[in-house]
Amino acid sequence: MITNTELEYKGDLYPSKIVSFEYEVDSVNFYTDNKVILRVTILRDSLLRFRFTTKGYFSKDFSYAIDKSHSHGYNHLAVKEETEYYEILTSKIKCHIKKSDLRITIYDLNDTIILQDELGFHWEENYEFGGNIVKTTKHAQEGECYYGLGDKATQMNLKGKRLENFATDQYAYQKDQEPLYKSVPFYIGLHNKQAYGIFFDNTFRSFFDFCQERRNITSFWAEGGEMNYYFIYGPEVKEVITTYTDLTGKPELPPLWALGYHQCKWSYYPESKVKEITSKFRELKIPCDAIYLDIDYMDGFRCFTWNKDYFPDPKRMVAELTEEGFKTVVIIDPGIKIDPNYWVYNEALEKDYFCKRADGPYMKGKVWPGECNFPDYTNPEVRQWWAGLFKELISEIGVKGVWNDMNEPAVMEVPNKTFPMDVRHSYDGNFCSHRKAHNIYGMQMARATYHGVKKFSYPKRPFVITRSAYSGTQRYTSSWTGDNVATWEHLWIANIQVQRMCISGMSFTGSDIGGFAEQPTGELYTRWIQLGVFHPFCRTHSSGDHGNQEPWAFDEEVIDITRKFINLRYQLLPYLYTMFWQYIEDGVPMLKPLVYFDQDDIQTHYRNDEFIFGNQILVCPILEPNAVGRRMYVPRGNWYNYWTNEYIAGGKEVWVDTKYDEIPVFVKAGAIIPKYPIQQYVGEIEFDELTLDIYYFEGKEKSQVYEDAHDGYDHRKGRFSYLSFQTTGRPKDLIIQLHKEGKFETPYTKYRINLIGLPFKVTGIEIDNAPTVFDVSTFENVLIIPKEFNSLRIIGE
Ligand code: MIG
Repeated sequence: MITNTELEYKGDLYPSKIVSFEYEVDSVNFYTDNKVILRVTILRDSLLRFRFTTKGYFSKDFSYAIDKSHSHGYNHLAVKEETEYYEILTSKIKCHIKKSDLRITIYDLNDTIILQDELGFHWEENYEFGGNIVKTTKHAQEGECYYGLGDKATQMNLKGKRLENFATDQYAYQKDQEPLYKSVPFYIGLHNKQAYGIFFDNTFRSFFDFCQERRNITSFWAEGGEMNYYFIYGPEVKEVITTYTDLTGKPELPPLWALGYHQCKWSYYPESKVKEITSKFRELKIPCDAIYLDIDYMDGFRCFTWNKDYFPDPKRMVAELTEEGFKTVVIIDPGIKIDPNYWVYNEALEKDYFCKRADGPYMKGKVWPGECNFPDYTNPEVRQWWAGLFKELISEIGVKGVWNDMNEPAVMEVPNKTFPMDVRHSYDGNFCSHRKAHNIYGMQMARATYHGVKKFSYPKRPFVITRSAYSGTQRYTSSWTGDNVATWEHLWIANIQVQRMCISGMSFTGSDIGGFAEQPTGELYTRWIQLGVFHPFCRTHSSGDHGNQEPWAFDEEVIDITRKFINLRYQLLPYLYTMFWQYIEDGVPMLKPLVYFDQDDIQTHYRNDEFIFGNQILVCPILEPNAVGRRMYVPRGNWYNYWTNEYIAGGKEVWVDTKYDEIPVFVKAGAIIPKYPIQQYVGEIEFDELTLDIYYFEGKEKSQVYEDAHDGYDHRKGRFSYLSFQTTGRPKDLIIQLHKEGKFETPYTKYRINLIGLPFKVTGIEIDNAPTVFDVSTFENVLIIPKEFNSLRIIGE
């Protein structure tokens, strides 16, 4: 429930006129005669930071979101004074700041308005807590659309909506319910083919209103802190997202197994049950790489302990699971049981690491273990201590990943479901109350967990997953969308949420496949797994209250279809891994909503369902029962139906027939899709061929394949293999050029090439300009050739 609105606040105060300005290196300060100062920092030609104070000076600058290694530097900067305004000019944009009231207008170099203040910055003093409620209002431009903001369970385009950022445990949330688990105060605006972004780096409870309260006004405000936002100019949506992701940071590559299929439930115990589940996967030949232990593996829900009745010898069990190719992931919550016989509690107590109330007592709240205290993860010393707690789990027992839950933080049996607002936090030396620390509590817990898991997994790569997050959390961990429900509407929500997380800098995300609460029908589960295999993170999870949710909990047909789709994911692992690499290198989102793919086509602006998986695969889930197909929009370009290899020209809405064991999937013409053989888990088999599905296109297209050892850090020393392909199709031939970079020698020696959609009959093949021995009569458009080539020409007549 959103309790207040921008206009309900009383007593708004406004900046006064500019009396002087000062220009230092990359920043310009504008002083007014009522203590308001605006500091504009030029970080890049298309990235400006706007920071306001109402005190006459700025407090210490500190942010958990900003990645210290983000790129900055500009090509051009000029600041000049005109009669009515000051102008800041870079090689990409022009920014005017009005002398009379500090209002800001940003133009492109053709004088088109990109973003313009309405009232601009204004504020209201907060009597109860001190400080200000800080607000900004902007004009919406004609036809403007809005995207982003993390995990919001609503339409992709946020126009007409008001949203709230206050991390909240929302069990069985509904469509449009606010707020949810994550706070990502970043949005993308798009109008007149131009995109820009706003990142409001303020961790207090914040609100965004996209033309809901007032028809042509966009506003954002927070209940404390500074008006401090970054403006990112596109003009491409892609540029906005990659710049935002660069600013707030990128993750490291996960181990490849983390991109496999994961099986989870609340809870698998005792050990015999865990083994029964993992054996069944192998028996049914459904690939699976990870098995999760939810809270019941612990002794009385005490973190870093084991229930020895259920798991008498965790080290042996984990080793046996590893033998079968299963990586064990365990849950760790923030609540530490108040128990004088519990070492973690005693250590934290002794070191004074728990959060305290304003007047001194420890913050006490009920969670699964009963009454708990909660570590203050915003204290660097606490984070270091927490990281150290993972030693036994990771180094000795052999656990491979850690799952952080309840870190909004969630507290039971209290009206606001979280800490009281007076709780104190270190905030890395910037002491504050929970009002300011709430939205980053989960992030700092996941950060500490990541450092612990990484430290003890080294030289292997860590895997962490979190429920709560703030901007920048992607540097440390993957995430899931929390406690969804086994309904068709939630399948629709999951599809949008994961796309939205991808364009909000957090690609490594998935939903609980099948729904967490309640029980899916076999059909719903099937439709969900068919979508889930195209999500960066792919895990079935359920509360277990309503029966089983393993692929075999339904009927034979569901088992077969689940296997078929998980097999497909395992075949596509090199494609997924390449997507991930493009994400960590360039900040490119792993899934792209259609508006990202083609922002100039207004048909894409309100689309929710269709998305691009990586760069070249178009996916559209089936979201209704009894479907024999669906209508969908195929974006402009040329495509092949993945199942039938039929060619289709895009830029139109079409009906696509699908059987129960299919959803609409299309491959971009000209693409080269790399595939591994089906394995039951990553690294199960050694293989000598990389499959390349090549989709003919009369024209040019580029494709890439990134590979390395799939774990460890050798790739950072150049031991990776990066293949870039260019296909050139002409009426009578197809040329594939290959350029290889990197020092990693892939274990396979050959490519198995499937030629799809050739408009001609093949009569000859040339490798590096030399003809090869070729038998026209037996050739079926499949070709096996050594992997070392520079150019391949398929000749036809
Ligand atoms: O209060 O650990 O979202 O995935 O299975 C419920 C038990 C606590 C909520 C998580 C869910 C997990 C469950 N947890």
